[in-house]
Amino acid sequence: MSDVPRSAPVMWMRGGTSKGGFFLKSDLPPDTRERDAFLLRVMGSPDQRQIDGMGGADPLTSKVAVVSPSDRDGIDVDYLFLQVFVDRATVSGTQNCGNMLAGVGPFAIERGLVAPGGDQTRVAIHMENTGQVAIATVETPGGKVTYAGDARIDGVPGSHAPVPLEFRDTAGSSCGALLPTGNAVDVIEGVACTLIDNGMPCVIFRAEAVGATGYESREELEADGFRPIRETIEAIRLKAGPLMNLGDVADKSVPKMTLVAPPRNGGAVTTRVFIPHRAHASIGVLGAVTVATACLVEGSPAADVAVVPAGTRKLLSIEHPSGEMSCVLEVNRDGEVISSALLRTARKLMDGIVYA
Ligand code: NQM
Repeated sequence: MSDVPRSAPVMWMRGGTSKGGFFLKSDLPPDTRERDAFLLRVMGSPDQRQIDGMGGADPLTSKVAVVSPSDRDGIDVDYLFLQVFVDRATVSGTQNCGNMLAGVGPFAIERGLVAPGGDQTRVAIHMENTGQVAIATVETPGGKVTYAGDARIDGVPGSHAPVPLEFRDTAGSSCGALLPTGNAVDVIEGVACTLIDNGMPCVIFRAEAVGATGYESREELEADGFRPIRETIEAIRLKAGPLMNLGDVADKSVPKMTLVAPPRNGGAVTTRVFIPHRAHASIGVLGAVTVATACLVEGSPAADVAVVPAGTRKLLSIEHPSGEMSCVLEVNRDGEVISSALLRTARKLMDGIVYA
């Protein structure tokens, strides 16, 4: 491990409802094993408390974005998301993160990878984890990134500059097809599930099918009394993984296990998500896009409980434990989702050198 660097330049940022380290690819070791060893030390993993590192003892705050200039046509930067596990010596690139994505545009402009283009700067981002493209619009009044503004997102106190994100062609990002089994419903461990991927592999089932209500708090979902339900959910996940073309998912952070119930606050659907072993405090961005898409799949558990607006441009408010996330889906004549858009915010927290 003598080649593992002792330090690297980093920007620590909140992206949406997640938080982590943003690195230029050129500041990290090119060798994946050395890079991962470095990042584990930076975060303080494996350790439940991550006491010897920067991680926040939660998968949502133990995240890394690796950003580099792109040589792809029409693309500004490449973004690789890495989940640094809290309690395991694992760094995984098997999933995207649409929340950390919200920080990528501002970071790329601040580091000089993208020139600001007037009061708003459009940044085209290639998401390396799944090979898809996202467009972020960053507020750059007077040619400088600002994080201050009036946009609010649930799960984050206060208001900040808006960072709208748009996605296209996210169906089958990791599983090869929107519905990798070809079915709207597969029954696993006696539970009717939709195995679906519109940017994030998710297994979606009615909360009541596993003995939950779907309105639990994050604490209730993680309490000891909920353990038998969590065990059923994990048994479903381990069987769903190979069916979704994800192979053995025992050590993977996908698929996300998503409980759905009828909306309670005027939204389209209520969700509770295991990512996959901790309960999400809200919901992931591409996770929300995937649930919203599932609400349009006829005969699926999500469609059964959802309230879906008419029209080809649909605003679906996805309720979650700390509020809601509004997704705008654009649908073609065949009812297929062709694009999605969401509002996020981001904030620069520190810029400096991190030590491993
Ligand atoms: O689904 C957490 C998050 C995420 C992922 C997770 C995400 C997404 O909230 O695009 O953002 O599901 O592990 O950061």
